[in-house]
Formats: sequence, structure tokens, C-alpha cells
Amino acid sequence: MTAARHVSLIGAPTDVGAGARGASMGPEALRVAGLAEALQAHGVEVKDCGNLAGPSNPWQPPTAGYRHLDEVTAWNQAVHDAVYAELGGGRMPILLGGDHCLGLGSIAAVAHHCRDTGKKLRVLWLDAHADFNTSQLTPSGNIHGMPVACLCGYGPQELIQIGGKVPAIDPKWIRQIGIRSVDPGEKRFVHEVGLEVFDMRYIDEMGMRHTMELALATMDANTHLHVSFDVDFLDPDVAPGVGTTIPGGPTYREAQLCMEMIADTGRLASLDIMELNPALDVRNKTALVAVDLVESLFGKSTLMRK
Ligand code: 6HN
Ligand code: MN
Ligand code: MN
Ligand code: MN
Repeated sequence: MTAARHVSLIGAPTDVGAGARGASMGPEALRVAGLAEALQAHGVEVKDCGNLAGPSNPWQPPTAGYRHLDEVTAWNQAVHDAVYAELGGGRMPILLGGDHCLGLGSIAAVAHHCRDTGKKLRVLWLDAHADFNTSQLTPSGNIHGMPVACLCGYGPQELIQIGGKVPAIDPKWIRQIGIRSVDPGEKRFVHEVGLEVFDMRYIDEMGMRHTMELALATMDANTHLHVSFDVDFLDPDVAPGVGTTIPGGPTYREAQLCMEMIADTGRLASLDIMELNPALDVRNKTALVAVDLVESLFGKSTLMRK
């Protein structure tokens, strides 16, 4: 169903942006869970580009509101360059995180590619968190809480300029889904900028189907759809292997429906799978769930459809 049948897996084994160690093992856990094989079973040609390299995690406290800004910048530049190159080669990049600070480099590259090719961009941010903090607002200094703000131009110069244009994207292109943990200052800023957020209250009241109909509305044949999937989007019962579990997330079936409806659009053109933390997982269960959901994103569905 989806157009992109040539996928490039890009591993980014780092946790420099996170508050817990272990997301650096995410790419390997996804490979062990059979990501490439699952995609191949759906007729997708898969190239595994291996893992990017970057600085190790110095595990320092924040300076001026940021933890590890230099290391986060280096990793995001590497991610930008790799994702941009694969898109330029006509392939669909799947970024294997790694913590979610890398969503910045990935989406900056996608936006860069869309400028090159005259495409419109829609970003679905599937997450328990809004990731819209700044150095002034952050309670932690962890940059995985800041990538959406950086993409919209609010952040340190070295990060916001990574894709070559500031801001990299317009907040109007983003739809956030599954949100249920937002810091107080961050919440005010999300409202100020006017981000379109479908939080868990909305999903509870209106259902995942209606939520996704709205989140996917007004795309056309010229729209590049990017999905940034933070695994902590899922309820911790389904996905315990993440550093920042927040109760009350989508169930297994709600998450599957979300992915199936994305697949039905046929517009998925790039994907991040982020924040998987094998050190906190149970027998690689969370990685297996992530692979299952990615299969749905690539058109696995129930018997009712083909
Ligand atoms: N994530 N809002 C918290 C902070 O420290 O800024 C948590 C961020 C979690 C980040 O979803 O990848
Ligand atoms: Mn996130
Ligand atoms: Mn350029
Ligand atoms: Mn999150």
C-alpha cells in the first residue's frame, strides 16, 4: 500500500540526550527482534546501513540548561547527514534510536529534502511527551525533551541550524498524538506556539479512529509523511522498555489502529523508532512490540483488508 518499498535502516546508538542510560542499545535490540525480516516479509527491500558513530555519553550535569550539548550536536549532525543521503537516493530512512533528541536531526533532514523536492511535510509525533522544552523551561536539561522546540527554531544556534534553514519546520506541520506528560512551562509554550496536540484525554473521549482521521487530514499526493515514534507513546504495560514510562498510554490495539490508518494513507516516507531501552526491557518484549507496530505501518492488517 505504501509507496516506499526501499527502506534504509540507520542505527544511532546513543543516549546522550536522555536522563537514563540504555537507549544506546536500541538499534541492536530492534535488529534482534527481527525488524529487517519483518519488513522483507511485507515485500520491502531493506538495506541496513549499520550504525552511525559519535561521541560517548559523558554523563555530566547540565550547563546553562543543557546536558551534553556538544555531543548531542555531533550525533544530530551525523543523523541529519545519513537521513538526508538516503532520502536523496530515493529511499525511505528508518532511524533506529537512540534517544529522541535525534528526532531533530532526522526531521531537519526530511525538511531539507522536502525543500529540495518541493514537497509539503506532515510530521506525526507519537509520544507521551511534547518534547517542547527550552533551556529556560526544562526541569532536567535533557535534550530529548527539546527536539520539537528546536525544529521550530527555539533552541541553541548549533542545534536549530542543523538542516540549513531556521526554523527547520513550521509548527503547523506537526500533529502530536498520545501526549500525557508535559512540564508546566512547556505546557504554556505549547499553547503559545499553537501546536496541534491530540492528548490522551482527547483520545479517551473521541477514540483513536477520529483522532487519526484529523491528524492525517488535508494531506495530498505531494505530502511527505514523517512519523517520529517514541516508544514511550505506548502504555507501559505494553512497552516497559523505555526510560520515561508514563501510565495511561494507548493500548496495543489503539496503537495498531494508529499505525494501520497511517499505512492506509500510502504517504509514509520516513520513520524514527526512538527511546527503546533494552536495559529496562523484559526479554526484548518492547522491541518485539515495536516491530509488530512497524509491520502495521507497512500494511499488515486484519483479514478484512488486503
Ligand atoms: N522524550 N519533559 C521531560 C524533560 O526532562 O524535559 C521528559 C522528556 C522526555 C523526552 O520523550 O523523549
Ligand atoms: Mn520523545
Ligand atoms: Mn540544501
Ligand atoms: Mn517520550
